[in-house]
Amino acid sequence: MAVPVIDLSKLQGSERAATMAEIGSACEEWGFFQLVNHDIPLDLLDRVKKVCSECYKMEREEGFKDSKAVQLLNDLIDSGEACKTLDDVDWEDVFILQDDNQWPSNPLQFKETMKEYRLELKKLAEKMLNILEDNLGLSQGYIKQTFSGNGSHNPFFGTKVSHYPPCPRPDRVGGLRNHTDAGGLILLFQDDKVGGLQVLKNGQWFDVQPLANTIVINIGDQIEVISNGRYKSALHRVLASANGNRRSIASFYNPALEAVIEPAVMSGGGKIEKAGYPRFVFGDYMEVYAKQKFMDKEQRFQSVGIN
Ligand SMILES: O=C(O)CCC(=O)C(=O)O
Ligand SMILES: [Fe+2]
Repeated sequence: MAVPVIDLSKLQGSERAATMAEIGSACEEWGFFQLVNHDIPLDLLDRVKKVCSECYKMEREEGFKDSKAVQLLNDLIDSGEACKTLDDVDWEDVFILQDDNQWPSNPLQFKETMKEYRLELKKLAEKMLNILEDNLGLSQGYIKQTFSGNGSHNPFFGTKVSHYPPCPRPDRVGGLRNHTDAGGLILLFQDDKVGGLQVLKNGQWFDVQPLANTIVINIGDQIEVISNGRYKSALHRVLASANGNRRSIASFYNPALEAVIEPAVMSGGGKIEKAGYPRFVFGDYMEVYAKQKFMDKEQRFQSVGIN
């Protein structure tokens, strides 16, 4: 068993229905799938890899040596405690891009390349959301409309550029602790050589295998709520590794902070039999998430209800 790999080009043509069904079951059974033939130009993906790696080398690598993760791991090794592990820090370097952030100045092509990439990924996110809506029996555009607070705001679209530098003791610290993602839909362009991303399914961890030029899609907590639990945001984590500097670029299509999120009434379904989730303002959820990202999502849902 492996995380499903779906050929998006098959949506055009005779295999459309089968491909829609594959996406539907991937959302229901895994909360994760990989996309090939997604129409993002391969030369753009190559340029993205290049500028992100160069940016890390030029602007961030040096700083990572002074990071909290490095200090805590050194302290742990120095303490001589044989079996202790670090469970409150991640072996990860991160920065976030939005429409209006301050851009890294190196390399020169970083800004234009990542702007172009973000435009393409946002289009892909909206296309995937339309597919999810179709499968869920929601009207086209329902999720974007909900995420934009019924048109008064813009959905939030962020891009997180991460590196997981080689770690001298991957037995003592992880790359990124177990969590589900807070937002809507996540589109991840992961390293094609250095692995480490794993997803939990039925109590077992599965590798999200590195495959060149694929985009990994996963369901966030808000789609779980809107689908009333039919699609689940899956727990995932990144293992640290002794060799290689893993690069990953995750783009998040999320609600605006003002948007109200609640289980949707599916077409044909009439009234929801029993809503398994509360109704809440997304910004309130994010406040809880900031403190409880690495804890059970059920607790987060319980603390935010406005009903
Ligand atoms: O780096 C990865 O592959 C996954 C990152 C992730 O799960 C996250 O940023 O939420
Ligand atoms: Fe995540």
